[in-house]
Amino acid sequence: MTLRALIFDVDGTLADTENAHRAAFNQAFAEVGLDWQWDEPLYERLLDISGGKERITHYWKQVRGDVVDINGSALAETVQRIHELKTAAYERRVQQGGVQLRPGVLALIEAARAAGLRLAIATTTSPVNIAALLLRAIGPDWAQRFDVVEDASTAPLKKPHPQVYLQTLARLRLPAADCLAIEDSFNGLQAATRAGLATLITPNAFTADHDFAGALRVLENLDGLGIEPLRRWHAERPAKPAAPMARRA
Ligand code: XBP
Ligand code: MG
Repeated sequence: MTLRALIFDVDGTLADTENAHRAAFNQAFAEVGLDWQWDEPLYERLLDISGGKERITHYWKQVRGDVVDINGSALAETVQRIHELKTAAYERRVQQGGVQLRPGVLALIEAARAAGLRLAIATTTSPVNIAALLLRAIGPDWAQRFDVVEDASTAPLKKPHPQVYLQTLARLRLPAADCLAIEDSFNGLQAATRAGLATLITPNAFTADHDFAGALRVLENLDGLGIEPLRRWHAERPAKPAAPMARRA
């Protein structure tokens, strides 16, 4: 079992994007005339729901059950509209420099390519968001760095469901044993582990208290991380990654 590919999550892993997402959600709520405002403590809890449309729907149904429809439009139609406005607002924020890659991410991507590893992205975010982030961070040829990109548009079942990772592995035509996943959250660890992947975790402010039992390693960030330690950790990992424990701490 040789390490042949790295599979990156996006939000919280490639970049600390979630406060920009949170601001974009709040902007979209205002644009449709809703008094909904997601502060950081609330958003941290809402991040347990992967997927922007699923998160809005959860909030509407679970937390604001008093709101039966908005401007006469049905729930799904309104959620779609809000999410379109949110995605446009997020894209503008990223284009204006509101989000940078986390330490060590770009260097690891380049080192992995130079070492002949294949790279993939497995995320529950929307493709527009990936393109906005990586166009600014890497340039117009960003997509050439990645053999496979699976996202909300190709994998509708969101993390912790393993679908996005299973589809990534199938398109890479590699067994999970020859790959490593890099994630930031409990849901991401669950999804990758259920797909059979050993997973490196780099937490962020929103996920610092999550339960990462079953992770291959938990690192503060990827700064200074070369391919050799990854190869070593990959070689040392248990035959089958332990299933993660119960929910976040
Ligand atoms: C994180 C998510 C996404 C983002 C918001 O994705 O769950 O929903 O929070 O983006 P990942 P969208 O960590 O898997 O990259 O509004 O486009 O869903
Ligand atoms: Mg993430």
